[in-house]
Formats: sequence, structure tokens, C-alpha cells
Amino acid sequence: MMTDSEIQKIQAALDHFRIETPSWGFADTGTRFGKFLQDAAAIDINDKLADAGQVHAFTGCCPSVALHVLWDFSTDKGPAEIVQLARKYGVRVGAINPNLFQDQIYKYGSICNRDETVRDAAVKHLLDSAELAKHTGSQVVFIWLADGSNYPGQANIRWRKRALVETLRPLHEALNPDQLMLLEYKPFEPAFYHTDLADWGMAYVIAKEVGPKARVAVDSGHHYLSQNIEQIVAWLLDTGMLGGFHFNDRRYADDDLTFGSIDPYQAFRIFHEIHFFAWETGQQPQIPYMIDQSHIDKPKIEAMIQTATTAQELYAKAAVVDFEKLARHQERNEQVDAEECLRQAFFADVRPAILEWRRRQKLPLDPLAAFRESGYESDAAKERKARRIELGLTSSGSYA
Ligand code: RM4
Ligand code: MN
Ligand code: MN
Repeated sequence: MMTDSEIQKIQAALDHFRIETPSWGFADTGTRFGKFLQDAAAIDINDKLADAGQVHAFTGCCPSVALHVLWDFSTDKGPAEIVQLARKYGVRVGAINPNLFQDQIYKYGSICNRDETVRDAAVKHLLDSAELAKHTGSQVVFIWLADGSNYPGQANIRWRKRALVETLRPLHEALNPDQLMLLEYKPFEPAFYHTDLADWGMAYVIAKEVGPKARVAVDSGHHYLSQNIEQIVAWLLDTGMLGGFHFNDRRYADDDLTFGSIDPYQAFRIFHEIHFFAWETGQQPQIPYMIDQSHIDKPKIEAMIQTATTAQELYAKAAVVDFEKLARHQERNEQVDAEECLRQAFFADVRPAILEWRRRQKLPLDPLAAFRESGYESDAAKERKARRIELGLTSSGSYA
């Protein structure tokens, strides 16, 4: 049974917990072997925002949507129109994600490319992204680079490190004082020998050199398997360099599976470090939590609702760690008792307290069931299937 104070801690935690959905998580995605089409998947930005609006309407904790510049902004829909559309569906524009990885010119990298014309094009795209962020009221430009090399000797790693700083500075200078640029690191893929921003230390060094509006972003799938992610989070918190998260889960590599589906204790330990930091410092860090998932074969909206409610549950569990007790046990080197503080919170049944929060917020008690009952998915499937045929988007997902 939860005590009253634990229930209150959970209510307070859920009151401020928000998690952003990614526009690309509502569209058809695949692997490098092919793409599977779903009738109900979003076709365009209107569909994506409408779907994100559904997730927020049923969960109450996903008010913003991250957009990918080349996938979501097009010539026929400018930023003002997208802001309007988002509002219509009850959400707002979140992080703006530049795309420095899909154009042919980026075969050997974007902002680290040895060809100056390519670097210039990449810098221009970053500046255009900053403009989009300003016009959409977004606080965050979220940068993931595919830059790297595939074979030993191919690249001058030191030269490319210096290029990173130089090519990221114009974006930094273009941002408003209240905007941030986040640098997302990743150790592998699509380059398999070296990646220019391979880990949090590299992202940290570059962010520091670029300037005060740059921070490090942690994607939970972008680490080697045994790496201690919560330690990275603790260090970034302590140095004021934690810029935000891309949440997902994985079994092998950057699998982009549903958050908490494989290792919920990992997600809990990350949240624990954040709550512990807040308790110790007396300040609640404002962290943009974002989802970065690709549901290849799961129904997209259901998967997103499942993710948001799982995140709430794990965040709530981490909020009930008894920090006074934990701190005492840590000081006395009472390791079993200290570990028990975490285990008890992790295994606590926080669901009744979450139901209470939903009741107070006038939200459906079971967001997934309520969404299913709404009939939205089958209506969307019918309409979008017909639209796909009309648009000629019925080809298979083959790359041949
Ligand atoms: C990358 C990374 C980025 C995402 C792309 C599509 O692995 O996680 O955040 O924008 O995938
Ligand atoms: Mn990511
Ligand atoms: Mn990724």
C-alpha cells in the first residue's frame, strides 16, 4: 500500500511530466531491408499532427510534437500553417530536427565533409532550421549527424572534430537566447568505422566549444550494450549540460522499440537519477523528454499511447524512492539497504495513484482502451487507404 505522502509525490510528478511525440513515429517506417505499409499510418503532416493530437487527448501528457525538417515542412505548407494545424489538433510544435543525412551530397558527411560546398549547404540547412524553430515557437533544434567513415584511414578524425565546432557555430549564433541546440551522439550507424559524435564525451566537448546554447542529448538507444546510461545522465545533470532525451528501448542496437518494453529497470534508473538530482538540489530540471521510436509493425497510435503511459508509470515509480533514507544508507556504505530503496520503488504498484491522477485530470482511466473504443484508427485506415490509392502510394516497400 502506498502512503499518502507517496501518492502526493506521484501526483506532483505526473503534474509536471510531459513527453513529446515524434512526427515520424506516426508514418510508415521500416528497416534497411524494406518498409511495411499500414493502412492507418499517417501520410502527411496533417495526419501526423492529428494522430499526435489523439495521443495527447487520451494520455494528457504529450502536448508537443517533434518535427523533422525535410519530412514535415514542404513548399505547400509553411511554418505558420503547421503551427495552425497543430493548434487545431490540440498540440504544439516541439523540437525541430534538421536532416543532414538523406541528401546525395552527404555521402561522405555533412558538416564534417571535406568538400566546402557540402559544408556550406549543411550550414544553410541548419540556419533554415533555426528560422523554422523561430517561426513555430520551438525552443529546441535537435541535431543528429550521420557523419562518420566506414574504413580505417579514410578520414582525418582530428580535422573533422575541428570542422564540427566551426560549422555548428553559425547555428548557435542564429538562435535566440532562450533557444537551445542539442547534440545527439551515437556510436555507430550509418557509418560503421567511426562516427564524428560517437559518445556523450565528444558531444560534451563540442557543445562546450560551440557555446552556452548548446547541450548534449541522450538517446537511450545510442550506447554500447553494457554502458551505464544513468551515470551519463547524472554527470550531464551535475554539469548543467543535459539538453534532453530521445526515449526508446532496444535489445541489440539502435532498435527504436517501445520505451520500457525490454528493460524497464534501465528507464527507471534514468528517471531515478533525475528525481534524486531534484531532491538534492531543490530544483526541478526542465528537461525535454522526447520519444524517438519507429514502430515498424505495431499500430502507430496505440504504440505511442503505450509508450507515454509506460513513461508515466516509470517516472512515477522513480518519484517514490525514499531519498532521505537512500542518502543515509549511501553515507554509511549500507549497500543492501541503499539498493533496496531503489528496488522497493521499482516494484511498488503505482497504478492506483496514476488512476487517481487521470480521474482528477478528467482523462480516460485506461487511455489505450478508450482510444480503441473511439473508432479513430479504423476510420483513419479507411480514409487513408483510399487516399493512398488516389495518390498512387500503394507500391511495396522494396528498395529495388
Ligand atoms: C537516428 C537518431 C535521430 C533520428 C534519426 C531518424 O538514429 O536517433 O534522432 O532523427 O535516427
Ligand atoms: Mn534519436
Ligand atoms: Mn537513433
